[in-house]
Amino acid sequence: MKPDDKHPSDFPAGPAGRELIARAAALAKHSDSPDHYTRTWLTPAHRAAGKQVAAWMHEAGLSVRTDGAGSIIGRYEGATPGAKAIVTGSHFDSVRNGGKYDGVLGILVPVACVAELHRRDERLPFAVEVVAFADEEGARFQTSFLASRAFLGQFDEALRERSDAEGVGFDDAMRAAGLDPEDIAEDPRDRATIAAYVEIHIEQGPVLLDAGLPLGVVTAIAGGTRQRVQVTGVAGHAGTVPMAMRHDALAAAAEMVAAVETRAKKVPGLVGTVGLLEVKDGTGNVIPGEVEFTVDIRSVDDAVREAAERDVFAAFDEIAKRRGVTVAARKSHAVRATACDERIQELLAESVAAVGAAVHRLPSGAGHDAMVLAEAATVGMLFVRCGAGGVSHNPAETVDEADAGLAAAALFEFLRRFQ
Ligand code: HGY
Ligand code: MN
Ligand code: MN
Repeated sequence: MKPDDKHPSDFPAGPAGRELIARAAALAKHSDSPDHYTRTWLTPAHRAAGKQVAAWMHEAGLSVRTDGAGSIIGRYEGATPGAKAIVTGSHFDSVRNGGKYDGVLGILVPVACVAELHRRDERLPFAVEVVAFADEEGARFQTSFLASRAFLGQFDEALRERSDAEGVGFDDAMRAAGLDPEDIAEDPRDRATIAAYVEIHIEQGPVLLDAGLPLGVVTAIAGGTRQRVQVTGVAGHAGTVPMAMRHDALAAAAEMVAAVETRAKKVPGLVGTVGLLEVKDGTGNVIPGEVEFTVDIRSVDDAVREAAERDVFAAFDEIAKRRGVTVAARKSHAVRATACDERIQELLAESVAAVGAAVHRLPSGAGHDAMVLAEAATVGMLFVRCGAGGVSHNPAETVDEADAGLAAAALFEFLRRFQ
């Protein structure tokens, strides 16, 4: 029976919500660290989590394969085999000491929807592909969106020069996981095979929580750049070099870090973050000679972001000149702001209403694989309310069972309404 507004959703949201939260908890046990939840690309914990996701996909009636980047791809054929697919999914790697729903919920929800279609032996006019992207955060090799780019047949060979914090090389990490670095990228994905890409993701902010709403339709995703900045001064004896004669790399970097925050505060919606700062050979009684830090600048408006980047790096140059240090930067990540497709937004809004939730539209400050898939398909996103003040990239990240179940019901409605 095709759903319409006279037939409210018959998706079993309650049981699905309970199972989604239980599965996210089970998946979080696969962590690189015994002390907190961290799961980086191709580690033993990451591979164990991929195996568990593949098993759940099989159970749900999806045919499963692993691609060259280690992403797990499940496909549920439509009424006519080989039909265009609605691609959905998210990532199953995490930041360090992160939350267990970031990415993962966007894999588990569509698997639950396909399981329900399979239980009803229902086939849609198109296929459904659920993709568990193996590396979105890029926490191990600073390779944001590595897996979604490989899924589309894109890969930057220069990444193979990188090593992780333990000194393990990119190629060695792939071979240890049974993958061949030469095969990492799929053949370029034919745009004609993707009907749309829809990603379910936790909001990672407080907007839905403050509005008292379980779901949100995403209007646009903020673009962003991430740069590694190297400040080089002169190391020296902390006790003997007079203050006026110092070229202290860390004191210069501290001024630069403050400059990022000052500039970002000037424009609503613009954000600037220094997430990592390392003092090379840092020692308590040595004036720091070399410092590296990261700068992450984002906005839903690319012109606003680009102006902020120009100002921030001009400030860095002024600080470096005044202090007699040098500054150099390398861009490790850049993605333009992405507008979500109006038709997909409309259908997501209809689906949210069909499951009895109020419709709320909002932009995404966080980056998502949908930004990469937008190069090959029209994209949309559905946000799920976060608890604990909306915190994310933090072990306190939390999602309510009922909201998770409602997200699955809304996606189920979307899949059955999509033409
Ligand atoms: O950084 C982000 O926005 C995402 O968590 N990768
Ligand atoms: Mn994240
Ligand atoms: Mn994420």
